[in-house]
Amino acid sequence: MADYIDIEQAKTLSGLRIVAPPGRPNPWAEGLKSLCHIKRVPYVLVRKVAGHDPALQGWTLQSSAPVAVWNDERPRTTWNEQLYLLERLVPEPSLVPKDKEARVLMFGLCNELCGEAGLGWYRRIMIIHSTLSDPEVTEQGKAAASYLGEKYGYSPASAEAASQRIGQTLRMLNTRLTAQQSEGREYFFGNLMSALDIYWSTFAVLLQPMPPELCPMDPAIRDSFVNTDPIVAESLSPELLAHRDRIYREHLQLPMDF
Ligand SMILES: N[C@@H](CCC(=O)N[C@@H](CS)C(=O)NCC(=O)O)C(=O)O
Repeated sequence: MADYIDIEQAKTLSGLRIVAPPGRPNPWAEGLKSLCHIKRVPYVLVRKVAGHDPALQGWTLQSSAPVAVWNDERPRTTWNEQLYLLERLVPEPSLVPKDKEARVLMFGLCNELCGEAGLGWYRRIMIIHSTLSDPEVTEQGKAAASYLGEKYGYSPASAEAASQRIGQTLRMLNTRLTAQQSEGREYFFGNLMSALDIYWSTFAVLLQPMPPELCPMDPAIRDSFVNTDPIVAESLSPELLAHRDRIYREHLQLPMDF
């Protein structure tokens, strides 16, 4: 497992500190760490304790992870602020398209993955729903799912809507990717990698994690992440998964370390 320091120690340091949950591939945190990897920005990992974390709340005025804290600047708690921070610290290679139409589309698609009511959000609702409906899940497992459900908009109605919404996002990504590939381009936006290639690659763990030797996660968490929903499965194309595999193989850190 990667090395983590605690929040009290992190507060005494400068440079980049990333708060993340140890031992599990949080797709937002893996995305942020991947931005740093590509831009070669060093950082220290800071432990977020499971469930409500009063120390994180005290430091950053919220308690979700990941958080990026650069020197004494305000904590960056959302994926787009984190991307802009990394772009500012190391402008090249830029992970944001220069062309304005491409840029608008890239941020829109990233938001469909990482934002509120995006793929990560709805996939979490599906996982919470399966956990709460499973009679074999322990009380501890149910308590953890209820905590996340209250915090992130779970209701049986939202669980009902989730698979259609995720399917729609996957189809948009697939249409974009395959159109680029049919014109001989390698990435979602031409021949240069963008933040969308990275976030797609890290969010795909919520549907089909890479094998244990590349993504060494707890087997119970792995089981809960593997998609079994037919509507989602129909839209999760081999091209999208192959793209994830290639981005990890050629650009990101393997085996993953969290
Ligand atoms: N604020 C992030 C989203 C991060 C997020 O949803 N983190 C969740 C992942 S499950 C988390 O840390 N949950 C644990 C908790 O709230 O205790 C963003 O907008 O980029």
